[in-house]
Amino acid sequence: MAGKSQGVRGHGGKLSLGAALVLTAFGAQAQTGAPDLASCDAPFQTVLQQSAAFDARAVWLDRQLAKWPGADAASSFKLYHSATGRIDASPGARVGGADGSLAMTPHTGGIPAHLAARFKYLAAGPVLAVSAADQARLPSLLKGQLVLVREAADGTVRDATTLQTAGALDDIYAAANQVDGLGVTVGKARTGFKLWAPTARQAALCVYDTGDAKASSIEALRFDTATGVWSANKRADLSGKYYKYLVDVVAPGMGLVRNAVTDPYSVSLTTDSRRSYIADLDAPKLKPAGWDKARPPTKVAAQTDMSVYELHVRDFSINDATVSAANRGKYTAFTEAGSNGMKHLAALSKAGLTDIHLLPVYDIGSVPEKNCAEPRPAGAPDGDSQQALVAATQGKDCYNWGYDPYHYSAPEGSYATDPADGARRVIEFRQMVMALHKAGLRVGMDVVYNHTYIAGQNEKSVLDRVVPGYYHRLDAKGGIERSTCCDNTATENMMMAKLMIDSAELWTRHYKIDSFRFDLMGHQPRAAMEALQTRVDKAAGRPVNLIGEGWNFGEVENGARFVQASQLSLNGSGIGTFSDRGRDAVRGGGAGDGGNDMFARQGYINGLVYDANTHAGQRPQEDLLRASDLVKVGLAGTLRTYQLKTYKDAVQELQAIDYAGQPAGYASEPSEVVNYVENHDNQTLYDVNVFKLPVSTSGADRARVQILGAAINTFSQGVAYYHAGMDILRSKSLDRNSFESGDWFNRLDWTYQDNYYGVGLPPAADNGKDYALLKPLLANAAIKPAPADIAFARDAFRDLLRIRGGSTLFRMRTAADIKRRLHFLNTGSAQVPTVVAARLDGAGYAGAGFKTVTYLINVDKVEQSIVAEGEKGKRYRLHPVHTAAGAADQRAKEARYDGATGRFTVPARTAVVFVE
Ligand SMILES: [Ca+2]
Ligand SMILES: [Ca+2]
Repeated sequence: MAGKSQGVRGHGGKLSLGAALVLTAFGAQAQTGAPDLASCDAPFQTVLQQSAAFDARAVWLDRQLAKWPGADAASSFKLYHSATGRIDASPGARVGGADGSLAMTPHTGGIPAHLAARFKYLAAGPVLAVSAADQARLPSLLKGQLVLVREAADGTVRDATTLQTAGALDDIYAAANQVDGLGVTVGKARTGFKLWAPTARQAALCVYDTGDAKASSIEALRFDTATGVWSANKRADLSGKYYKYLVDVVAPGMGLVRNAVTDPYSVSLTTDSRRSYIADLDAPKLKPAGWDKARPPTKVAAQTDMSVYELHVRDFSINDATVSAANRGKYTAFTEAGSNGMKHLAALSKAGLTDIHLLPVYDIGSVPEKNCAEPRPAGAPDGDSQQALVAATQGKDCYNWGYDPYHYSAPEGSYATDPADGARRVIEFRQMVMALHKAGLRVGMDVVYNHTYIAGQNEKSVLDRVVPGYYHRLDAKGGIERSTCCDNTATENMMMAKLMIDSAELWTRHYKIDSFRFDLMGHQPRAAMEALQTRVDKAAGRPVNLIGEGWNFGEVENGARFVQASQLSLNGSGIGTFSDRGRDAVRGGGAGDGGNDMFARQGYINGLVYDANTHAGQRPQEDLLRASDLVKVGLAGTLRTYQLKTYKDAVQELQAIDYAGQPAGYASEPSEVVNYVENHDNQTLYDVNVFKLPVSTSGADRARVQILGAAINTFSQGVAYYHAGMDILRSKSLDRNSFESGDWFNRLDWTYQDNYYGVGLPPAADNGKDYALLKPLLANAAIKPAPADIAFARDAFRDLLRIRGGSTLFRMRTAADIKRRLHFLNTGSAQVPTVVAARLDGAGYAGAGFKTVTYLINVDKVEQSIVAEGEKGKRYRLHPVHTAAGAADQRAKEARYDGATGRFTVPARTAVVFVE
């Protein structure tokens, strides 16, 4: 997910509370006895005592202090409590229904620095303190309803609010951060259960023999007052059975409820996540043959060695007839080494690709795991029947990108051959990892700890039903922030950070995951990410590569709540972020463009100034020169202090170059930047080029332009990142957001006959406003590539991987290396603006392979020459990849170097590499 300007990637219909059972309405006395065995088979929620609704404008800072932003300090404050949530606090009347109250008085001392920093975002208001004598009661009172009331002199209510609890819980239960074994731990003839639920009034464990049988046992859990953890130890190995918890909690706006809920630490589940699965992930029966001995490929010595292919499990095989029907769309498709898809991945691996990054494979909430619909659209290239069927079935079809986490540490069930069996998905996920490793590819996961599928007291909400109000980031009124599209989590809260870190460790340790891609990582604290890095490295016994989206927006923007894991503030951490600098310059315009802007804002590779389309008109040369400088920013690793001679002839550090009001250079080391020109978000590069290249551009030229983008991407210092199918001209029929566009708009063709351009108008929800512009393009059969064009791109892309893989000069380790060894040619005001070129000095550099490597990328429609005085008298020859039998791009062989003058001549729309 790429941020606020990129369209919302929401999820399908939220579930209502229709199935909840209300036992006691507001005002009557609740029946709150212990649950019995039948309770285990009750609906997901039973309301034991309905409460009046309050907002949560006050905030606990710790176990003593609370702040009420905006409240009149010159008032009398009282904290009313009710064990069962019966408080009535209507303005002008006296408080009713409370069990009692305590005074809260203005705090006159200082605020500890860590609290002042954590809660700096709160507006001004009085800080109130619980008396020393009352503090010991707070843990118990937090298990009920607490209402902070500002009272008039006559004791009537002037204002009342509840309090946000995270500050108090993190202080009182600080020891919980050290608890090992949350979730299930299976030992010899024993099974341990641990659930962090410090505000629960009681908690019980329900065990089920199967995924759908009635409960076989219920057992009360014991509460540990030091950690807030409820636990049970069963004297049996319960592996293979299923469980749920029953927790009695006071939920804001709801009341005292008994929630039947799965485990936030579930390692597997039954169909549609209805029950958690009891498993020892170290058990031999959950391991494919050879699992323990299997080792990941050792292709990546430094983070900058990574080249990543971003792939959706279902996209990979659902359209591949060479995969057996039972495995299509499943984890196990990767085990069919002879399939077209696996042959494609193996070829990429052989060419130098290092990592497959899987779009979400943890348990997601948006796809029915059983009997999902598989619509079969049909229609004209510019028809709207295809998208109409996709839209009609989107909530029940088998497809979603999966940015809707339900259980963070369990494999998704819809990708397993049997979602009902909690063991299958574990085994098959591991088979997938082994198969990819065997093909020479490391495995990375796209993880989404920044939000959940749903929150509150909805059926598919997990965290909020265990500890209401704790795990999500709250706004000034206690509502959940939703800037990420969905219900934002609060990874600044201790136990949400722990959940994230424990989860990443689990994937590393138990599934041999080699790298992670963090969705909207800028919504998480840098400190949490650095703690995570330490933990996963230790678990793996080797560095685990971390990259993510470092966009800076929303309620956390500019460090409003904490130092973010964002582009600018990760500087020096070694964690990589996606760079939009080079991306936007290459593609043109921005990801949020609509209407005429999609066409008019051309990019460096698709005609800006030198091949204007009819929407763009003739732009000033300066636009092209500025884009060229930003392309060079990307080629130089987006480093802050790399010096570039700009088109204005100034020698500037990249951080002094402007990118939409921000420094263009933001990384201190090349490991901190991820270069890409296409990912799952927004239109594919092929489709962007459909908008921006003149309509008359030939299929062969469209393929060449695609490879120009890939070449800039591949030659940029840092991590190289590619969307699956970019190498075969992937189109989504101009869809700008295919998260819910089904197989139809997302499929890939590993027979290389079709790129699925012109398979109908893309879904109206995100694209409808531009239909008038899209329709004539989709109807234009000349824009669809021929198989020969697809084959050219496929093979030229592999040659680029070979070039990158063949020399560490394209993967330099440090900023110092890049400053010393990367020298741009053809810079400044007198440059040939359609050519970017650089010399890489290899003398004395381990793995360089060559004394010198010089690359040139001519984006123009015609041949261009540059003269580089400093390159006179070299012994340049074409890179061996260009001269090899079977080299993909025959045109590259026409490139020439003249030693007498230092002149390089590069054919039209060609990326070429010389070496000596
Ligand atoms: Ca699921
Ligand atoms: Ca769907």
